[in-house]
Amino acid sequence: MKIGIIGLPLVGKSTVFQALTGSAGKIGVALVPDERVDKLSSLFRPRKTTYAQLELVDLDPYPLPGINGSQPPPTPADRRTFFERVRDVDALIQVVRAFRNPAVPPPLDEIDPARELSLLQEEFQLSDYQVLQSRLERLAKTGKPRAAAAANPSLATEAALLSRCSACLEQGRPLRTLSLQEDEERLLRSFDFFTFRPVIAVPNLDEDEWRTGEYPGQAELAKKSAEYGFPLLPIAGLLEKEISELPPRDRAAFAAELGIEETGADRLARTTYAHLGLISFFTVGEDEVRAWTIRRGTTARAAAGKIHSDIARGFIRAEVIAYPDLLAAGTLANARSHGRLRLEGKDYVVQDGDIINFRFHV
Ligand SMILES: Nc1nc2c(ncn2[C@@H]2O[C@H](COP(=O)(O)OP(=O)(O)OP(=O)(O)O)[C@@H](O)[C@H]2O)c(=O)[nH]1
Ligand SMILES: [Mg+2]
Repeated sequence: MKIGIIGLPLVGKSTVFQALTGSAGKIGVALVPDERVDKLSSLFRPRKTTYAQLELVDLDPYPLPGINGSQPPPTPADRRTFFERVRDVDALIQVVRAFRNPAVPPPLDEIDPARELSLLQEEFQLSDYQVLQSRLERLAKTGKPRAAAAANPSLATEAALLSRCSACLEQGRPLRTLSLQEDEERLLRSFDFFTFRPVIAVPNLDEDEWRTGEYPGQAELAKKSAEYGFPLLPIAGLLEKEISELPPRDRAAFAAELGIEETGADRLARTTYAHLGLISFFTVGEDEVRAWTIRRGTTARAAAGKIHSDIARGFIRAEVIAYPDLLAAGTLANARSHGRLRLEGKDYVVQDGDIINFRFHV
């Protein structure tokens, strides 16, 4: 799962990135905390324990024309580059400015997180709208439906869906807010629309705002995010970045003092899992206990492909046990002798917390 951090210039994207990943580069990870992994690790005592991770990318700012008159207006190439980078990620975090800091002018003339959010989202909507219109025109002319690998709809199905999409965007709503049948969803996925990507809105707060829980433009931002269907995840970017730079043993006490009960990274993991419909399955053994992220509804063979394409290709069976069953049995051997280990085929839908051993031939 690759998540891009976007936003207008100087809203604190890199600060939030560093707070979430603890690293200062452009690419990093946020671990997904999971006490089941801790428990499995104490059960199997493996050489290595690996939590699931979200990959984060700090993308360049959206090239807004002449910020505060200090920057040259963006060229079409700047804008193209920005859009191409966004295409490369599965989901987005949009950071919006809420912190007050006279030394750093806000990207718009005042602190207005809701307007920042819609400014960028409207760009995505416009781009999707143009793709839709040209597709609808071609459809009307040639009468050929889209024959994408995973989606082979009838002409009427596609035209009807695209018209619904069109109406959705005309109302200023992202395509993700449409409620779709499974086949419709597959078809829309094949277009790779911007507004079909999940977005988490992150107002970047200063220390006082974090303490009081209040910041300028808060009500408008809540309204706008709800309209778009984006969860809202306020983060005290600079504070959390500073905490991440402390020696590990000092972090918890310092965070508690500032009223940060759960780190931004942990809250991000929870929000991302819930909003994107993600679950974890586990592989266990003496070598490694490891958590893997999949979308809810993923089949056993596709889950095997997360580990290695060879395992998916040579898939024979999955040996599966639910997490509570393994805990109750105490050991895999015990679970096996009590018949709690199931043999599942390639189409089995993996459940959250399944512990899986894939059998495959190479
Ligand atoms: N007071 C305060 N200052 C912040 C906060 N977050 C960021 N800043 C400051 O704002 C400035 C810009 O922060 P960056 O994280 O570099 O912002 P950015 O969005 O990555 O900037 P660009 O990549 O240049 O668009 C820096 O001087 C930060 O120290 C915050 O939460 N509180
Ligand atoms: Mg930056």
